[in-house]
Amino acid sequence: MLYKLFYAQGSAAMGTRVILEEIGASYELLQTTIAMDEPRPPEQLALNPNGWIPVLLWGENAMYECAAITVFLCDRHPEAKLAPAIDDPERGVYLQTLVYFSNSVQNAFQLNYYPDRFADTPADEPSAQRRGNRRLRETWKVIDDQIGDNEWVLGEWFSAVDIYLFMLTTWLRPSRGHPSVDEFPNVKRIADAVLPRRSVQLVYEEWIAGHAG
Ligand SMILES: N[C@@H](CCC(=O)N[C@@H](CS)C(=O)NCC(=O)O)C(=O)O
Repeated sequence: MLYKLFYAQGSAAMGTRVILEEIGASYELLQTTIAMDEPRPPEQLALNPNGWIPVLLWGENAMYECAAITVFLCDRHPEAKLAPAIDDPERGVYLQTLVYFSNSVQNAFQLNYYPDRFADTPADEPSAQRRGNRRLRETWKVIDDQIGDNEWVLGEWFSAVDIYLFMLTTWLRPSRGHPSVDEFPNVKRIADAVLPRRSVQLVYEEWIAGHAG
């Protein structure tokens, strides 16, 4: 077994799993939870005291942070052609977009999904959630404009950034006040193009069934 992955449905670990599938790596899923009222396995907390996932293990090593894991896996398996090489002109936009996804778009989701981490008192939480929703609209618009007419985020080349984009769109819930993906036609075009991939069909089977029709 090459890799192990702390994993839960609906989490950022799903994007990592899609990348492992695309690479064709052998891996084992270590089931955990993202429910706020359930404990995390001590083995997970020992590797990531934040309690969140993904956490990737290989050999005697482990790491967390989804964007960092993405870079790590794609560099380790260049034959999968999921990332521009270190001297490729697209490398800059690749890294820029992964980090923007991680620290701006994901952060906006966190404001809405975990407002207690951003608000001083429970009474302040709805305000944090509303700001998170506005921030989602702002950050997705930046990405939509960046993509423009591109076929994929990096132009003509499908990459791990497109997988990351797809994962983030699955978290959009207009019922929570989030913008709909339909507000960002360039993002939607790429998410729709990622959906039929075998890796995505496998990992997102449950989510796809819930969104049928
Ligand atoms: N910055 C981290 C954030 C990961 C994150 O927020 N994971 C969520 C699931 S999508 C999680 O584990 N939530 C449970 C928790 O935060 O306790 C990353 O990109 O890996």
